[in-house]
Amino acid sequence: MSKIIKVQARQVFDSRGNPTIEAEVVLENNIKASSIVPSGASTGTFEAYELRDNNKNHFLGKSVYNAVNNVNTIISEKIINQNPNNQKKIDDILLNLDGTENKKNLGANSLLAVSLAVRKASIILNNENYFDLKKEVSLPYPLMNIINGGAHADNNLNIQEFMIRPDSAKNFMDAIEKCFLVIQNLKKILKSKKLLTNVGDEGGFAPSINSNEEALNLIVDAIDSAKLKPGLDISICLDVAANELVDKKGNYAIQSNNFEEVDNVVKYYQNTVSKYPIKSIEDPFAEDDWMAWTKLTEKIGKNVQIVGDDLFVTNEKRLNKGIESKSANSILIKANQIGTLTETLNVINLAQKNNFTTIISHRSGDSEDTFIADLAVMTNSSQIKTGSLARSERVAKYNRLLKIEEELGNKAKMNKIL
Ligand code: 2PG
Ligand code: MG
Repeated sequence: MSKIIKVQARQVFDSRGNPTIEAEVVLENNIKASSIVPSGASTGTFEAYELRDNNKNHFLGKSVYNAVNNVNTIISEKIINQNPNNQKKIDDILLNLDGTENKKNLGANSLLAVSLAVRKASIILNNENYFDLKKEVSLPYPLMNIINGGAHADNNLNIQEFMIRPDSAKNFMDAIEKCFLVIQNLKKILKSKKLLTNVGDEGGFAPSINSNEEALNLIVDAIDSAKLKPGLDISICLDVAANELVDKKGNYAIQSNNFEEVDNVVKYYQNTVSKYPIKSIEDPFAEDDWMAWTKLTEKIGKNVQIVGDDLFVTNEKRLNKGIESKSANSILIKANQIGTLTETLNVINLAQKNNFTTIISHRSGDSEDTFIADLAVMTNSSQIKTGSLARSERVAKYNRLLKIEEELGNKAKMNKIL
């Protein structure tokens, strides 16, 4: 064992150019590891607290000097001299230091930066991988963002993310190739229609189109043009991010800008999944509309993955409620929604025990840190959602998975999907 001798944080910048925190952990034998925390745009109310300075004199209030300071003083004092192999103890120290349920005191961003940096240092120290190379190891299917709307783009699309999933992929390189073909064909189609091919925050195209159906038709055309079969080779996955589309009365503006009652929205989803090869819908309703979720899951949950992101916020209590009320059958995992690695792993465990699929996810403001690729493999998660095959902070995660596939050789196989 080589104990932790230094914990140092600094302010760095995410893919939107916003300040975020990086923590670096140094061990006695001079092993160093660091972690950069990502940041969302469409954040759920129940997410753990992201500490920003709110001082208008610095980076329009977005600087994270207080979070950095928390790591360099209060946190580092208690983490120095600890064993980096004892993740649970490290995370308990972090949680006790903060002392609040939503990490409001020290900020989930300061806690997570340290939690993950410690894990990485321990991996290097023990010269191990995040997964057991003696067993068969599964790689996740990518949910690749292909058209951006909502809070992630400046167009008039209500649904935030249109993604593709290469269901017939034989291995991860094949998965990437299938997505590549669809993306390149979509680019050609957009150009031929004189639509813009510039990309949104997660690397998907952000053309000026107005309706969900227009986006879905474009994607189906692109799959056809790539000579792949919609629904067999490639299925479509949506993140509606419905928190952004609900009014005070609990009505939703999903199919158009008119707000409609839950029952009509359920019918709209039923109708849309019967017309298009849609196999997964994330956040179809708002974060506290449990009844609406249960209705939809009852109607289409047998064949369609219903994914809770803002609903569950990687939180065990909320997931338990969702399991009891049968509100979904899948959970999106974002470590910065909860604040420590141990809590994240506990949620994944609980989900998988209850036959929920787990999808490891990036944030719309992300970085060169590729930890989520390893997290997906180490937790045997069936899917990873980390943007398009564009923008290096997104592609870096795919490249990391390709490297893992190469390292694993014939021990690698693709995971199972619904
Ligand atoms: C989401 C995420 C990632 P954000 O809603 O699933 O795509 O977006 O990070 O903005 O919350
Ligand atoms: Mg989401």
